Amino acid sequence: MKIVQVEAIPFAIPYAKTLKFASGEVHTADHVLVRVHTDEGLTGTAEAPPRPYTYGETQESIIAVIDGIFAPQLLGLTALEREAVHARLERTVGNPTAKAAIDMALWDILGQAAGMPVSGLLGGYTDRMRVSHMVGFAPAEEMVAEAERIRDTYGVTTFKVKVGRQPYTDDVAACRALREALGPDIELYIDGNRGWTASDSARALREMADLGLTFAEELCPADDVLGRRWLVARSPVPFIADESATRTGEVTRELLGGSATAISIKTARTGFTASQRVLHECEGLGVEVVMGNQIDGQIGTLCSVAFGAAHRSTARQAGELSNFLDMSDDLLTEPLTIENGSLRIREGAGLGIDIDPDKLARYRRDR
Ligand code: MUC
Ligand code: MG
Repeated sequence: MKIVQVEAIPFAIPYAKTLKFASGEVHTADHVLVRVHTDEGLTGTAEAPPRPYTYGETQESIIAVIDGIFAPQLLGLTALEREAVHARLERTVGNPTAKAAIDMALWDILGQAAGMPVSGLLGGYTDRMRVSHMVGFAPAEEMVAEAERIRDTYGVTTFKVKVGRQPYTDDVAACRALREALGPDIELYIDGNRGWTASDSARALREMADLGLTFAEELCPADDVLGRRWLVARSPVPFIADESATRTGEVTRELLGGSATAISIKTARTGFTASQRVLHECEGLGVEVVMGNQIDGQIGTLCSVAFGAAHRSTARQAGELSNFLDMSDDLLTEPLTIENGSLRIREGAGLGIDIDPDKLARYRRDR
């Protein structure tokens, strides 16, 4: 199972509907398809989504770091030597989605070699996850119409509402409109992507106290250290660290420093190996986790659900697995389907990522 080639292929698929949030917006899925090939002819596949407003990576930087640094470091190692692979990747700081895609492609190879699904190798807790849909910025009535469409079409009953706009009262009004339209049984939580100050956040939480929110995520920046601790100490619901807790050391710092009381796990940035480390750390500390969305395409979503369904603590809460629905197309031969509010893992060997060659030819940007 020697690694003989690591490919980084840029592709671009337009979004049918732009996703807007406090730190940025996404019009095109300009991701990187990562393929790791072995001497036995196995190919592991994953995707890296550039999120410059979150990690500083771009499509070009992901390709440059994989082609220029990671691929030469990994050639000759085997897919079973994941610790050695990570030791080499960690010589370069940052670049989380590039590293995560390589890690997940290696797990895909292991699953294929063993003839077993990766989700089973990771933990095999269940075969599906309930889906949480992320509702981006729009006028309140459009946000309500989107949530109703997703509920009625796919049976989704959990929504993460993007907040962090100015004035904060616009977001409070949108959350209130969602609760009134969707009724008391729908689960709602909010994500500010650092858009508010601690004082805006506190006022917003107070004004939404009757809306039955489940969580609040990154309402103000973790770098506003004392303001954020002050806010988290007063938050009526668990406060999720997402972009402020992207690896185990940051998770420790945010939790022990009182800047968060729950953690978002994103396979797009911690792959499977480091996501398990974060998960086990959270379990050990008694902290809730949510499977987050890196605005993943179908490949990334398949990775998220493989991990989320594999573990009891991640399967407990609905996972953010539906934003690929906003894309105009994708690369999988067999598209993902959300039914009765749930997404199932693929049962075959590995991750079950089968790329349609015609679609890849249409959307790749390097030829
Ligand atoms: C999220 O949970 O924040 C938006 C920016 C990013 O890095 O991820 C998305 C969703
Ligand atoms: Mg977030």
